[in-house]
Amino acid sequence: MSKKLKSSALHETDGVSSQSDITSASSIKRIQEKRKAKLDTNILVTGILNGYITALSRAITLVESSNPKHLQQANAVIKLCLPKANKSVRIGITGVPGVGKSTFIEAFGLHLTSLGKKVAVLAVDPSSSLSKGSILGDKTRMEDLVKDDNAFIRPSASGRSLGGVARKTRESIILCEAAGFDTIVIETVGVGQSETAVHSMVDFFLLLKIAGAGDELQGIKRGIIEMADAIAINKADGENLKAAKLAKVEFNRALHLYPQKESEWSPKVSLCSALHREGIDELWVLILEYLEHTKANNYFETHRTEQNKFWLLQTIEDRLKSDFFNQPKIKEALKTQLQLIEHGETTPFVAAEYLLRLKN
Ligand SMILES: Nc1nc2c(ncn2[C@@H]2O[C@H](COP(=O)(O)OP(=O)(O)OP(=O)(O)O)[C@@H](O)[C@H]2O)c(=O)[nH]1
Ligand SMILES: [Mg+2]
Repeated sequence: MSKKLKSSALHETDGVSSQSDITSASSIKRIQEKRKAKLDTNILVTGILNGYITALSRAITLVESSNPKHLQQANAVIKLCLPKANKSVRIGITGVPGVGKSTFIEAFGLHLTSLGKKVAVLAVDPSSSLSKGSILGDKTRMEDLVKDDNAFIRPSASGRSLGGVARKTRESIILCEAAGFDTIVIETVGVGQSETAVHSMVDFFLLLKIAGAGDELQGIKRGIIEMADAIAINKADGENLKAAKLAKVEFNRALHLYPQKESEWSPKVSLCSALHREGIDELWVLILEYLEHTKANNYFETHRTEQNKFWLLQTIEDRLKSDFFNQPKIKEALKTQLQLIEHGETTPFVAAEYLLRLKN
């Protein structure tokens, strides 16, 4: 019982609190909490819609939280922000470590803000969150962009599963768009499956490469080239320029061997020097051409709709999975079944069947 109630003139007995006291005290608390959450949600949404970075950051933190209470509020915020989102261009950027992604994003971002755009930079990098790695964490290569009032840079969400990290980034995109950011840049390292996840949340996918290293050396899989709407050969400066020009010819030739894209856009190869901030404006012009092309043939809209369908299914899949694996009895039973498999005492299929039957 609260101090206030005890000292109240209405308070009659000093004995054990009556049931109704407890009920009313706890229900008051519940109502207060609900009101507070609602208030917070409204304040947050208003803040986001007015472009306040602190509100945006807080909302993204909510989205990234694994606390179910936060999840609920995050969903409410996103729902309110959704109608205000969408009027943006979403650009994915991938490339192996060291290719110059950070340097490029700084140059690209500054070019866009100089054109009056508002740029948000997000990242998808589940591996770095495990090793506390550095994707977008080191803002040193984006020193100027960090200081730019029209830019917002947010490191990758942490999380073990790519699906989880990708979902959080996707929701963060909506929040950034609601906050008035019209260009969203999403960075990922071209290893693992993260580039596929990023490809499924952007309008335009840019692959950064450098000349003079074979595909094996650059760790680039054929699939990434297939996803690219443009390949920018970075570090096309100094002694590297000649090799970069040659690489451009080679990539152009190679791209002809790929089947036509659904967007009916032929991927382009360009040269740039992120360090010297050269070739950046040409690349932006290329992106504008792409947008014009895909808006004219309606691919832009249908592609976003397809992405939304994909994310609906993906979200259900992720939720079902985590709901299953997070059940304490499943955790226990899974341990036992894994041991049985280790000792050759069951088969994977029998064990799976058993565990699936155990679920609530
Ligand atoms: N000569 C030259 N060097 C560049 C260029 N762009 C980046 N670099 C250099 O390449 C190195 C790696 O650049 P980053 O921008 O950190 O590369 P990254 O792809 O972000 O690397 P990770 O964050 O490790 O994945 C740095 O030393 C940059 O200065 C360029 O256009 N020309
Ligand atoms: Mg980097």
